[in-house]
Amino acid sequence: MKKVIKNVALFVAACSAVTASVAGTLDFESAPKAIYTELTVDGVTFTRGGEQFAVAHWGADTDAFSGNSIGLWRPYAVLPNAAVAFRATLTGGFSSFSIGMGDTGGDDDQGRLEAYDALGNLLDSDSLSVAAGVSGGGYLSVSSVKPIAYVLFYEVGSYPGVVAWDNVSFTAAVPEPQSGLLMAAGLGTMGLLVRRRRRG
Ligand SMILES: [Ca+2]
Ligand SMILES: [Ca+2]
Repeated sequence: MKKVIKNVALFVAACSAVTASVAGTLDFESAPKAIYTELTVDGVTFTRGGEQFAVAHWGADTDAFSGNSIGLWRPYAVLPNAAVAFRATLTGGFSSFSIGMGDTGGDDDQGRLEAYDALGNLLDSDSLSVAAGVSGGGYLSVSSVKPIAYVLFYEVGSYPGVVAWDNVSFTAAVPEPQSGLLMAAGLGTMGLLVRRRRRG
């Protein structure tokens, strides 16, 4: 029976290892304030089709953004080509992705978040409107049972792209084949040991 307990313990430990890194949050506080064309924070890579974006502290801390955040907007300048969306990717894909969007309140903000599979099919989307004069913003979220290969997010208000993006929460796509095989192997081992014990 000790052997069965040991195998159950190993099985539980293995399952924990699979699920341990599934969820994450990031807030860009570890990213130096600078201009980027690619930035990886806590395993999530942000790009904008080769166009530039900034990590900055835009100056107003709200629940949707605080401290460092990413955006096209930086004091006294707007980086070009606002129509080019941000793209976020994670090795193995996401099963959900949420991001805060807002600004300090000068204009209206129209945010959009879209989730795509590896073939470019739209899996889920979310929109957020923030009225002019509102300091702050809110959150956009997408999720899918199919792995999300990448998400796109962008803003098309009166001053396109002039928002801060921050406070990302995500869950990684569950590696179905591996976890399924692991569970089958674990249950198989348990079954075999129980049968052997019954025979003996
Ligand atoms: Ca932040
Ligand atoms: Ca704005």
